Amino acid sequence: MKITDARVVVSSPGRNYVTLVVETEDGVTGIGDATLNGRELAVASYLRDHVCPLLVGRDARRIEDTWQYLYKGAYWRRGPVTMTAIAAVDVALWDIKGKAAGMPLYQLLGGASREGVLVYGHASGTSLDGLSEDFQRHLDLGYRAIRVQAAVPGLEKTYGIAPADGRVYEPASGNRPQEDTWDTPAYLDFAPAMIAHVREQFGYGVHLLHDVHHRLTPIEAGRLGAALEPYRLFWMEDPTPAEDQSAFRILRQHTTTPVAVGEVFNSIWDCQQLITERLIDYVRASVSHTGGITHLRRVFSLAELYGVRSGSHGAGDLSPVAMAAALHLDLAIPNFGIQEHMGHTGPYAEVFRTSYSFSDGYMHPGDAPGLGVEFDEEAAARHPYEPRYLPVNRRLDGTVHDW
Ligand code: KDG
Ligand code: MG
Repeated sequence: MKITDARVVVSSPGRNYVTLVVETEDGVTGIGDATLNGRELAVASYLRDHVCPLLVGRDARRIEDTWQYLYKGAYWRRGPVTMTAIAAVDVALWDIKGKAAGMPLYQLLGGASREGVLVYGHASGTSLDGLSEDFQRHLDLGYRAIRVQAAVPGLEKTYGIAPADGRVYEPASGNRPQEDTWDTPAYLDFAPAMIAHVREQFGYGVHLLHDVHHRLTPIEAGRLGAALEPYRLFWMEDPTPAEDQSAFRILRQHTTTPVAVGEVFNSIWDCQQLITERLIDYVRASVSHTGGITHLRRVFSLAELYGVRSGSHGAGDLSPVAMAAALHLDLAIPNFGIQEHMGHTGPYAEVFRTSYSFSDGYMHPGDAPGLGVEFDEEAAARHPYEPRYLPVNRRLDGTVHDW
């Protein structure tokens, strides 16, 4: 089953998505998500200029060999651009294999280990009352697990807070990133009060999650985790910058609040110490940024040995192709924890037709062969790329801060 064409489509149906399309001589086509938020064109070029020409003529059935060829063969390993490009190829080949077999991808991964995939939605507010309203809206939609974020009083902007109309909170398009402000003492005073407010109002019957976006030092994160213990969080996400794995030892000494890390991971080497020293409870890596299904499955298998569960990243800047791939993997692996479900907005459904479903707090990837996502290239062409960046975060004195 030779690959006859591989091409990259960059489109913006609501936000930017990079999609790889792989065609075979048998007429079976596969798709993969190659979106790297704010650096989309770098991955598009890596694929177009260096990977697509190598794919033509290869056997689409040889997924593992192609993965090794692109990873080891390039000499330059890891990194978000490389691993997102490899992920897109890998997912497209799994899609082709599923379609050729006439089976949904999760069947090729060993079949369903559960009936549905527990997902969490995002509730946020510019005030505690606004957060409560959005939280109630999520409960009404059927979510059983909800991430809570609210604007820190006194700060002009807080990342992760949706405008009143819905779920999108990324800045508008433009050639430069927006700049946000940050003040750790104000945040550390506010965050426990925010979580207490939600528990007081809504009780303990729903899972609560909170994202720190890598903004604390290990000892600050330990203090926050300890303060949050009475509110029994499902997890505290990305408490400190993720590249410093040994820092999590300090955090672990100070709190029993579960810790989730991983949306910036690209490979198993980014979490080897975190997993083998049991410094985290959930790996939040994504299919798109961590080398595809082939590699992320390896990460989750390592995690399984150490009692660490999955909690994959599922933000709106990962395309519906990535969401579908994540759901197939979530359904199949033994150590699944939870899946983020931020959803997509804008005219994305003109471009991506999905088979996955949400009901009563759980999602299912559907039973269409392969990923179960159809990609409409003509519709994609109607929504051209728009430059758009994640915000830069500065402390009150102007210093660029972690995030
Ligand atoms: O591209 C980065 C976003 O996906 C990220 O900032 C969103 O933190 C996020 C999350 O948990 O979804
Ligand atoms: Mg996050």
